[in-house]
Amino acid sequence: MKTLFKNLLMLAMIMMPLVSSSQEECQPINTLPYFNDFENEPHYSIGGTSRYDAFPVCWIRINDGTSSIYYPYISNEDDNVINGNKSMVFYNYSSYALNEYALLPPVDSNVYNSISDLHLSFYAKSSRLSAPFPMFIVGVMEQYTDTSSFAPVDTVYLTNTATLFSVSFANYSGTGKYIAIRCPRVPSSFSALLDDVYLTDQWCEPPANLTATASHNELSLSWEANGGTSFAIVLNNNTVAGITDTFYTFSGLTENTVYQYAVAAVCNGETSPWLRGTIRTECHPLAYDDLPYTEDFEAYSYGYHVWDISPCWHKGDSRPTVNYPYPANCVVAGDTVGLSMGSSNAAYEWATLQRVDNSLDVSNLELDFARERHRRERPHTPCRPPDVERHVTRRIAHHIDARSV
Ligand SMILES: [Ca+2]
Repeated sequence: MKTLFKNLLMLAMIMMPLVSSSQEECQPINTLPYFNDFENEPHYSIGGTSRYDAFPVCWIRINDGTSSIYYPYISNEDDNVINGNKSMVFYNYSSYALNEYALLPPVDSNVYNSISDLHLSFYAKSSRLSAPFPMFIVGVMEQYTDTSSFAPVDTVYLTNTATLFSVSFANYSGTGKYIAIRCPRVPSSFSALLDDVYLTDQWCEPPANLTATASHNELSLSWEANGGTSFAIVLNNNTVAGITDTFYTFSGLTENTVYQYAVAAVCNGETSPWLRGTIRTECHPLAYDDLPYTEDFEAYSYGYHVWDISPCWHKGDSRPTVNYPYPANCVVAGDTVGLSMGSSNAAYEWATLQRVDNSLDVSNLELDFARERHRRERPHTPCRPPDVERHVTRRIAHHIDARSV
């Protein structure tokens, strides 16, 4: 009998989707707006929280697979994060679940009687660069233990760019209280990321077509109102509210620095979801006092297809899928890192130096650099790959400076 019971239990586990929840500690959603950016939820860590336990404590996970049933989970790994330090990651592979679900806490029917009055927004992106793109099917479930009660409301298709999506439940006429995000398997492996989940009954459209441009000390933002009557902006931790224009410029910024910005609309006293982005300020243009300017690449990490040198420089390659030039660990002129370029397969490669200020006449400048050629017949060279020619830019000097390489 024990064996029969065990077999029946196993059969029941296979037949029923695996449900994970900690509902006894949780209240239903009884105050809107509801927001979860997952920053305060347990995340997976090696030797710490398991993937299975890395899940919002008041949400419900449903995974109908029989292996890797810990998807989706909360991750803080760089490739799995959209905003902040944590996001929810769905992942699928041919033998994994047919469907992975993340259910919000149930909406309190005593406070919000009709789901059809609500609006959900979230950020999402996929790891895939080409079709088939994964999708999130947003719907409502009557029973969190029964996936056949899932009623789809809208489908959003993910791309490799983090995008703010919104879903209206206006066409939902059922009685379910569990808002669910379902991620079905597609014919190729993928990860799908979810962040900044926002549920409201007072929807305000976010601004549209947000653009950001940065000089070395200014950031200019512009957007379309999209129904908003005023706007709020966050730059890192500084908030500016009550903006009635559809543009704003921050000045006095630090050059060559990554800034995080966000813009939200305000309509009838309600704030929209935040449109978020990051941008790096440029380097200041080289002026007379910056000369002589030297770049020996010694401060940067090296490696094939790595471009971790100063962002004041830019580069290009005639081959769209190849990423030359790159910093290589070659000894030239007594140091250890140089810029490797000159693959025989490329029609051209280029590297541009930090921009020169308009106050300088470029025809008065002189560019010096040390260069050394490494070829295949010199296998002892530490350069990678060994058959590339390498040039090292050593010094740019104003014409009054002596050549000194
Ligand atoms: Ca987050």
